[in-house]
Amino acid sequence: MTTTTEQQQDQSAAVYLPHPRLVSPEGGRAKPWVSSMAEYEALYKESIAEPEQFWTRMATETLTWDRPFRHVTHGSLKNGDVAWFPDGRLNVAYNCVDRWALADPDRVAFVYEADEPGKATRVTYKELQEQVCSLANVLAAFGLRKGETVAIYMPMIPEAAVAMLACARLGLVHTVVFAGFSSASLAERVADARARVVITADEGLRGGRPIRTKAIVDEALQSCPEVEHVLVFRRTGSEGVPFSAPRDVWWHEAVAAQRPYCPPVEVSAEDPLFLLYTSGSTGKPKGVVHTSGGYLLGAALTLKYVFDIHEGDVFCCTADIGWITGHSYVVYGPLALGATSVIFESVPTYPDASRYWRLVEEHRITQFYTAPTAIRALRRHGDDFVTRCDLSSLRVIGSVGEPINPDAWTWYSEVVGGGRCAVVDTYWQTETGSHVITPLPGATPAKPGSATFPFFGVELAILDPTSGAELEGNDVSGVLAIKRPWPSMARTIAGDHKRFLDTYLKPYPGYYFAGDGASRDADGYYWIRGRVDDVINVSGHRMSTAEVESALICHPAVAESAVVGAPDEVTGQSICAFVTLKDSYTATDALTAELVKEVRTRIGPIATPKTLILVDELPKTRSGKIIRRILRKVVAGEADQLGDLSTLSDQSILEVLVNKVTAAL
Ligand code: 6R9
Repeated sequence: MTTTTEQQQDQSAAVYLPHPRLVSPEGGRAKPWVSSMAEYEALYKESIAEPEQFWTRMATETLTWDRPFRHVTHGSLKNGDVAWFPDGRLNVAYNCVDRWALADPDRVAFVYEADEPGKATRVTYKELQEQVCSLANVLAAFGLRKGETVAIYMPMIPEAAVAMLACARLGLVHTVVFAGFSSASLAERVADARARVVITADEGLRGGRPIRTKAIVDEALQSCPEVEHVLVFRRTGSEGVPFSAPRDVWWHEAVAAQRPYCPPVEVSAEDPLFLLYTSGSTGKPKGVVHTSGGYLLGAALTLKYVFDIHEGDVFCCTADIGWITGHSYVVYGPLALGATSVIFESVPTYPDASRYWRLVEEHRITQFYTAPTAIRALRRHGDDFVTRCDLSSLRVIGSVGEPINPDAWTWYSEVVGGGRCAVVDTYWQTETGSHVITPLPGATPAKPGSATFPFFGVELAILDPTSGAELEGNDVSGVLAIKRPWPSMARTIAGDHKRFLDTYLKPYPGYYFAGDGASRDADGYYWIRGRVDDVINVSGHRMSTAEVESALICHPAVAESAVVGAPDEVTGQSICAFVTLKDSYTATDALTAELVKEVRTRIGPIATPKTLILVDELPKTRSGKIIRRILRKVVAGEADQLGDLSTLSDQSILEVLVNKVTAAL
């Protein structure tokens, strides 16, 4: 099998120029915001050479401020005290909702494509304003005040966005937990965030299957006694959903009792807007903190330029609201621009592999944003599912979450885009808040597999991983770093600023360390090579190996475990776990299955190991440290390239290991 990395290394691949249909549109459509490389370069140069001027203009044009800022930036990466527009004040919900509800009340904010096909509904900006206000009044009636945290555990329905915006209206901090996480993962996040209120739904529905959302919340809350209220939206209305008043309150009853207007609470640009938990290289997830001003500006600006959003466009991002992509590109970015955003509740293969493309056809979607894993999976179903739909409304199609291999890129461009769309491969992270490396559709000549060039204000560096020296010039490889603060960067980790510094700012002082390997090719294009830490990327979702290992060790049979990422044709990487058993246990298929289930129930289905191998011994150094590098090589089929094995205490275990892996994979 050819790995993604090998395919990417073929940099002689074709260059795709922006399609003339995008650069010089016909039929009275507006020109792209940036329509040549010269224009991109001029703006980029200004953003780096004159940052105060550039960001003042952008922040003033894009957002409405209650009190205009006089200072643009504060602090440095070296000190970890970054702030943007620190004396400016605004309200995020006002910016996302009221501005448009006042000017153009009937404009559609959300198209909601429910799980059941053919049941789409629309929410106008005026309706959204009323819903957000009523819900904000419910939260205020719970006694919640500015700065407190609310946890949101909901399916992909407009009410999830309403919940986020109601928090923002009051200056509350939300933490959305992906509704595929287990009760234990939810409990850990609710407790870490010190949330007193949880907003959820009775059930979810995905691909026709109900998900017992509220029951999972109840399990989680057994270990979170500090939660006072659970607000429950009725999604399916099924009988038998657990409900215990007075702690539990039905959403529809509570909002009906409230006035549908609530004045927005003015906050500082630097007040936190949300926490979002993401996996790091230790077992404990980190609550990444994003602010109100800088984050919103980053989400709005990147969406505008990277997807070239104009009035009347219908933007669809298929990411779940539980991930950063859903935050920035389903909710905050589109609404801050007054655009129409599609909320997709279902799965791409329900009722068949045409679901996305029917969605594009039915809603005349102009920009579509999804992940390489979905692209690869749908491609396997064949072109017919795509070509039978009318996709002529599309102009820009995006990819996010992991490196996209050039053949998947080309299929996306040719078959989905019909050769008439720009493909934008956007590189960014939970911590960066918005795109940091990305093409611009009317300007950048694309190379399939490369995220191309930095977004405005992002100054990149490639560092030698060992010495930390910056590698100048082109044709270099190393670790990716960013040299100066940008508005939407995370400011801290909730309750643990030291961990923030240690993870991102201390490894290479003066730089933000992204955790990814990267190269800059001979033409200056950036190519992301994947994580250089103990993070696995499964279908675009970040999992820490330590988190999976901690789940395995909870099972009484497990003595030790080591988890690595294995290359996977559809999901990018898959989780491969090696386990040694305690003496009193014997290796059986049933036990293997039980261990897989242990991880699934402890973390959630996304963490399910695809392969679990019971071994007698793990490769270790003489001092007893597990050498994961060896396991990674073996599962990648590179057992002949193990490199220096002098630290391995017992070389005889290698052959057994290789045989077991070969049999299992
Ligand atoms: C937005 C998001 C971040 C990690 C990141 C990197 C990988 C994301 C990518 C990409 C190559 C791209 N990643 N986009 N790698 N090309 N276009 O995915 O955030 O869940 O925090 O993951 O995903 O490894 O470091 P998050």
